[in-house]
Amino acid sequence: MTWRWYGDNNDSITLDHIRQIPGVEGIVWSLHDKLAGEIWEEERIKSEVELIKSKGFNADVVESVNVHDDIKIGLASRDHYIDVYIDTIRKLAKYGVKVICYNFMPVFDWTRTDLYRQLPDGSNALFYEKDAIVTDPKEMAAKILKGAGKFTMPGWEPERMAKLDELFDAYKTVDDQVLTDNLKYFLERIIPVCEEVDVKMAIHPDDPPWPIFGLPRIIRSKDHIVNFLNLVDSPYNGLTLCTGSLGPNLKNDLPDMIHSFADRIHFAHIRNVKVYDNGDFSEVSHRGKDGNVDVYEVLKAYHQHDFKGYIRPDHGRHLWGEEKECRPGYGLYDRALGAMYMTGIIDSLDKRKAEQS
Ligand code: CS2
Ligand code: MN
Repeated sequence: MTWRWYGDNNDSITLDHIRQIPGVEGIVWSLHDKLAGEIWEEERIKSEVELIKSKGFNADVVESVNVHDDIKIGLASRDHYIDVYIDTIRKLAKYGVKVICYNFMPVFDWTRTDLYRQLPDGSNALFYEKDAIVTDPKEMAAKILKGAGKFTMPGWEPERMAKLDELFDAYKTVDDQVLTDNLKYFLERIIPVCEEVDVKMAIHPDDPPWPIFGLPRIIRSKDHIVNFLNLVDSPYNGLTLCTGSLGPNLKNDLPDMIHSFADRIHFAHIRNVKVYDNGDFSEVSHRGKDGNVDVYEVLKAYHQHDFKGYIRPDHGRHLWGEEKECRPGYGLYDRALGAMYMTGIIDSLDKRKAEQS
């Protein structure tokens, strides 16, 4: 079990808090001030890893090393940015990193229409309302940045959002096929390095799992994932299976995906969503019964495959007033409840297995 942490002075939660959550062994980290394409200095990596380890955690997983848009668009400058990416992979390997999570979504990372939608129990959570997806991405970006307040949000960097017109222009000729070709080009260069230094790449699916603002989205269903894994057929070319990103499309059979791709999943994100009849969805507690993701079945599927990868509670609700202090989706309380709920299920599965053998 791991926990995503945004770093000293950049998170409302401290490593000392996290240590008190039963079962959490690793910190999922990143250099969050780095824009895609920037060099990661070895000194910074070293001190972050040392800090995390000094509190008794492993620092095996980085989420994310973001991919520069020029790579996704396929511009001539991509080779430079791929060289920088490779340099980061090599440096991370030197400090023991085992898994790198990244995504290949054009322009934006995850998209929601409301960062603090009030739920019936008085808590609040990230919400996606189909009809509230404004057609103007700039309006969307302004809304997200306003909601995030003092916190930076990966994928919504103000520097990039300031250039949205240019970015959208550059993506005009990029359809699903071109984006897929550009992903293959990227993978063909980085995966041999990953094999050499033993770092597994784990792509994060698109969130939500359908196209928005006319931009292509290529990691959002079982077929897409099959296609992706075949682009470079190596165990180092793997997945972050995020139940909350794939879950809003009820056709995505999550346990089936786990059975099908078990040996290529290196990182499991567990998040629950409640999908409404009109297609809107809300993020909810990790408890299976609260939403459409059957978290018990998901964990059972991993358990059946004797999953050895990393797992973390993904987005939680904001509880007990913490939304005033925390990054959207990344408060302390609900993720801690989620981690504990999952640990409970995993412990039961372990016990049952031991009793049966
Ligand atoms: C994460 C993603 O917060 C989240 O929903 O699961 O933002 C994830 O970190 C990125 O897409 C991976 O690059
Ligand atoms: Mn996720």
